[in-house]
Amino acid sequence: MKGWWGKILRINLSEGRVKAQDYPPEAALSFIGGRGLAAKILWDEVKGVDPLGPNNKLVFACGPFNGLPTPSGGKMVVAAKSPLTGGYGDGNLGTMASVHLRKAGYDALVVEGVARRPVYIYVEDGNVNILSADGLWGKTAFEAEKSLKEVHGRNVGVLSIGPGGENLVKYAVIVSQEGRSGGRPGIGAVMGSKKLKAVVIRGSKEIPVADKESLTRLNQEAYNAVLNSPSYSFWRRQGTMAALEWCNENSALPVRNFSDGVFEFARSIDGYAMEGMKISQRGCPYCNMTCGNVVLDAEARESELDYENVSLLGSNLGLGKLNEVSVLNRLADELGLDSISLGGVIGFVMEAKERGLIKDPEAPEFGDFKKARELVLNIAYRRTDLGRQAAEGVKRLSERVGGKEFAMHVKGLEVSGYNCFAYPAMALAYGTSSIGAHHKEAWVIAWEIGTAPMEVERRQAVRYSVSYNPEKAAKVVELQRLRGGMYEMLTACRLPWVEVGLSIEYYPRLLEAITGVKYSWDDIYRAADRVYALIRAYWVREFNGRWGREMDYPPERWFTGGPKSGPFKGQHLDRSEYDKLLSEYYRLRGWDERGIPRRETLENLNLGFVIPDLEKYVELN
Ligand code: PTT
Ligand code: SF4
Repeated sequence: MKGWWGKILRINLSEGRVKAQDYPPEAALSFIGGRGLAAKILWDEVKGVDPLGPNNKLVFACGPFNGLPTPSGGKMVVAAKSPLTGGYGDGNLGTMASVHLRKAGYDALVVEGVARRPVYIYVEDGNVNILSADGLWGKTAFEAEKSLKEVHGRNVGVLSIGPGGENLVKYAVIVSQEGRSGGRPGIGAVMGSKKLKAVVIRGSKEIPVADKESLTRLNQEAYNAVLNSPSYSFWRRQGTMAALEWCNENSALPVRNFSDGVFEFARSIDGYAMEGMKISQRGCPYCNMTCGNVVLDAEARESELDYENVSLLGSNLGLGKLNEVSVLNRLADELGLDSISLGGVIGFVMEAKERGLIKDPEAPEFGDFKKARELVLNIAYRRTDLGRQAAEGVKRLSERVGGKEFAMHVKGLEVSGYNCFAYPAMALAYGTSSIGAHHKEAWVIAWEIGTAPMEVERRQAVRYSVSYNPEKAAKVVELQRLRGGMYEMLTACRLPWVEVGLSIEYYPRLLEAITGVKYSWDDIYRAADRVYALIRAYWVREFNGRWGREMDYPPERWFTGGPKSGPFKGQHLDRSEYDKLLSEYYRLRGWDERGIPRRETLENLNLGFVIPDLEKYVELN
């Protein structure tokens, strides 16, 4: 095979066993890589286990784009059964570890078992060592990476966890390069449960490519197209931070635990405010449109800002000073906590305090930076009663203290930065995302509104009005196929296409140059549909068949009340109209009215192998 190594590195920490395993070419062809490969491994090998127990597996999965100079192709999928949701969990981060894993000769690394004492893994091409992490345990993710680079040199890729992962915070992430971070549904906690502090990889092999000349030419063309895009210079100025002003204009900003969509201090935390504080720019490997905007925070430390982080840790907490928001953001990275879930949890605590459901004097009120900062530390170290409860996530916290009607999550994963009182398509995207309420699979809100953050001059002109046109369901499926499917399987950053308009046609052409396999758009969509159906089957199985369409509902808050201000004041989603959209979504996917893939759909997607297992839990239609 060209483009794929066809090899998975397996490391069992309980037994100290290391094995390089071949996987069949059909798996590479059908699942391509990244999320596809991870979902297949979890379906086959991780069944009915405790997510924080020794039988969960931690998967680091690359795709054919990784390790090669492809447009923004320095990404990697990290996946496991999620301790936050109990279902399939993954995330995607930009890291040199992706480049080095592939150059070491592997498409994926699977970590099994639990070490007796804290360890880290060092992979150097074919050599693998499991080494003591005694001196690293307890350090922040940044400190750990720095120490490991002092030992192994700078030419390595490092993935590490902070105290959040060590202390099994249910939304702990894996961190790399002081500002790349992934695995929202607690993949960092799975790493912590294995007593694995870090993975360090150095690879030096040449990845076999089908047509090197075409790859070089296409890559050069794509890089140039990015540089010549009319949106390029504004993107480089603001990156994802441009979304803050745009969301505020459209009443889609999460404000005070999503109770409002417009923030009175938006100007002081938006992309322009960030530009005034910016000191440098960082990014992922092989990217020529780097978007990691670094500022100095209120404690004179560097903090890399993104829209999601600033909206959830800023407006959602009623905090209007960007240098203070930047402190919370930097702490999330150092401690290895997902910034979105962290902001969701603290926002919930603030509202619960306002409503008298939480009386703990330690609990912050909206706008209280000092107490919010303290709570972040208490969560990461699980050191007070409130800290311990908040470390469990919004769903469990609301089940304990009350307030389910304002608990902002889907399937247990906290909602990211789009407030959907007026946006049924985006609500559907959250409802049906394969990991819970994350926007990464169908950021359909830009299409729904009719403008995007990068289109500064068009933004004011478009007037959006709420509708439930069935084409919204079709658009969600289309975007999921591309964003949650193709990009996650390749794996590559989708932002060149989304933000600066790189033609999507480059991707199948690059894939063919790398692998020699010609994927038509139909083939890519089929592979994406296969992965979605497999992930859905995984959820149904792990929930022992206790599954119904209510699992695909957005938070209750969006069906009642409405934002307190802005153009959509008082408006909210209509439950029966949402239900119709959901049915249309299921119809397009070939899933039944419970949201379970039909037998025929599974067979058509060559997923017949899941049927016998699934039938132990549910009757298939
Ligand atoms: C992603 C999610 C996002 S999505 C953001 S900001 W975004 C938050 N970033 C966090 C962070 O930072 N630190 C932290 N402690 N927690 C964080 N939680 C949140 O995690 C990220 C970029 C961004 S910035 C986005 S949109 C795109 N996401 C991609 C994706 O999902 N797939 C893909 N093929 N390409 C993507 N490109 C963009 O990557 P999760 P990163 Mg992230 C610091 O991980 O779990 O997928 O959640 O990976 O390397 O930091 O790049 O406005
Ligand atoms: Fe990373 Fe941003 Fe480049 Fe995407 S655009 S690869 S997130 S630096």
